[in-house]
Amino acid sequence: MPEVAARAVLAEASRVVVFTGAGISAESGVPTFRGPGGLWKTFKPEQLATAEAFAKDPKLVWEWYGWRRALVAGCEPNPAHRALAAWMRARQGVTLVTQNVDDLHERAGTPSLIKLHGSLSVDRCSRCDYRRDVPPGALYDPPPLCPACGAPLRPDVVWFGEMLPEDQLVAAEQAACRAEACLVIGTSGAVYPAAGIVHAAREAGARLIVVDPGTTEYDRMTDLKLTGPAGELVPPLLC
Ligand code: BJW
Ligand code: ZN
Repeated sequence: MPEVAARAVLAEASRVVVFTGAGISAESGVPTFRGPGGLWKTFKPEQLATAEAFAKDPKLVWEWYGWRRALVAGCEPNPAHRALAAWMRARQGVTLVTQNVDDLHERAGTPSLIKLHGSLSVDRCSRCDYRRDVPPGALYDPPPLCPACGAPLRPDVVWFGEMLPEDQLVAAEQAACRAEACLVIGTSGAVYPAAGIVHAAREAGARLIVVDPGTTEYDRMTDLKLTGPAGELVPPLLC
């Protein structure tokens, strides 16, 4: 029974790194990126998730992000987000690293979180350091400008070809290198450098547990694969 073995690995490890992707939010109603029903089936990443796309057509990019912000605002954390948050509050030594730009880990009460790909609910200037939380009900037509310097504001997310926030990436790598167990939930493991966190943990000797209903880039190096939805499989693992 991989569930029983995985529960024991997680209970016995004094340092655990948890790495989450879009799949953990799927049961909350947030679409994943790849696979059937994924965002990239309908929308082309290069037309929406690059700085070049934004420079070429900011209105189109803002429409897409406006739609996604509204969608996430109407979603709630699911049992997987909530179980992780409760587990972290109840024990020491867990570092949660997410690639997700939704705020469902935060809304579930997660005590600390490393966010590698930014946040849907923050705007930032495309030129200076200005940042702000998205004003409630904001509808960006025409695209908003920076109150500090007048350049276009953009979502504070990491697009293809952009660097990840250095402090977040370093903190994630340090946790991975010290981990005795690595729990991966709902990510294809296809996007780097984020996906490399799991490889770093594995190379440092961590036992690897993957929870995912589909195939992932980690399947061949996994110690324990739990095949199924996070909302069902994660809560009984964390007790
Ligand atoms: C469930 C479930 C349920 C379903 N329960 N599970 C070739 C090789 C290697 C790298 C590259 C390359 N060519 C280009 C690159 C670099 C590129 C990259 O990795 N590309 C690959 C796609 C090939 N990376 C970058 O560009 C990064 N930056 C960079 O490299 O900078 C270098 C640089 C150097 C010097 C100067 C400047 C730069 C940046 C990557 C940014 C990624 N951004 C996105 C969009 C964020 C904003 C937004 O959301 O709009 O981040 S892309 C998208 O993918 C998003 C995600 O965080 C990320 C990962 O996706 P995730 O979470 O894994 O989702 P899916 O859909 O792939 O998987 C979902 C999983 O859930 C599946 O397995 C399902 O089965 C499962 N699931 N239901 C549990 N109920
Ligand atoms: Zn500015």
